[in-house]
Amino acid sequence: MSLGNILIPLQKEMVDLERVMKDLLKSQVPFVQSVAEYIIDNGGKRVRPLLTILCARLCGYHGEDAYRMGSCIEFVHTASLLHDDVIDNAKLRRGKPSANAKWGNHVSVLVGDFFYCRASQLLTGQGNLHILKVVTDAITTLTEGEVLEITKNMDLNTSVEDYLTIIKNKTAVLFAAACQIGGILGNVSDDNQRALMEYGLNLGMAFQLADDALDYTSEQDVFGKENGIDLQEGKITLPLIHAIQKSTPQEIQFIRDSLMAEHLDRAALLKISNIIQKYNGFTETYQLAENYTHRAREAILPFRHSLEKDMLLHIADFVVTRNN
Ligand code: GRG
Repeated sequence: MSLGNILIPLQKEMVDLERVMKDLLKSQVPFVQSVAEYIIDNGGKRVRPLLTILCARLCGYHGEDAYRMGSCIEFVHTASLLHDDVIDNAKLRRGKPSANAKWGNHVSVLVGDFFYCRASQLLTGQGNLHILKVVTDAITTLTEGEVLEITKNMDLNTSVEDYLTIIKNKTAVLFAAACQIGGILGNVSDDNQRALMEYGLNLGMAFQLADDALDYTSEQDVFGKENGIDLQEGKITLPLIHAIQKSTPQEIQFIRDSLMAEHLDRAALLKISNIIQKYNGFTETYQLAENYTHRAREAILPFRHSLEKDMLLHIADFVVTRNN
């Protein structure tokens, strides 16, 4: 099922979320506001804020703060994308020119800071110290994950364990926070908060694993960025790690030379994709993603049946079947 189909019962909430975010991006400096709106209006699946809203409702909370805290998480995510696109010198984001490509690195970093500051204002305005702690802990981990990833750049000895730590830090922990704060808003027990956190963490792992497979296999028009970007940026992700573990010395040499090359041409990318395919790198990546999805689903089984629970279970399936 597509995310759009899963979220049909949540159409009104999605419109409300867009309205709340737009409102929160008002700035006294018109240029800041127009850059921020360019980024937000360019789409994005809004998976993280929707998780906050769904988890809050699962826990009986239907108030406005679910939208504000969901927006806070989406703003942290957007800040990290803006900074990441500068670090990676990315040209495209969500199928459109990235902010750094359009306005340069200074604007991209500073508008990223603006998103981050708005997120902080939302947290202090909300006033719940527990939510503040969950989100700021997640941002710290996210930043550490990004730095850890840089230290492993181009390292063909990157282990599966290293890789899993990186994706947990840079992606899964923010998913976990998005879900847990829904539980905090609903005032549920520590056990139930932990269950939501587990759901988000495992979902985030599956999400990033699928992302790393899609980086090689997706259609650019659908995924919103070019194929093989991870390899071009020297990122050693799980499909490649699996292939490296089984490759011949000649194949490893080819992968190493391609990583060192100033420009990765289409033929080299295709050859590396074929090597990954030959050693089941994509299949194994998806199998691991399915394992995490299974754990995510298990984590929320104790919650009573509801529309929100069904949607969360469907989202767990979506993250591994998605093509964007
Ligand atoms: C300033 C808060 C802050 C952090 C700085 C740069 C950095 C530290 C972290 C970057 C971490 C990063 C880019 C992780 C990738 C996460 C990821 C899977 C992004 C794609 O998410 P989607 O598919 O994107 O949900 P859309 O476009 O749908 O929103």
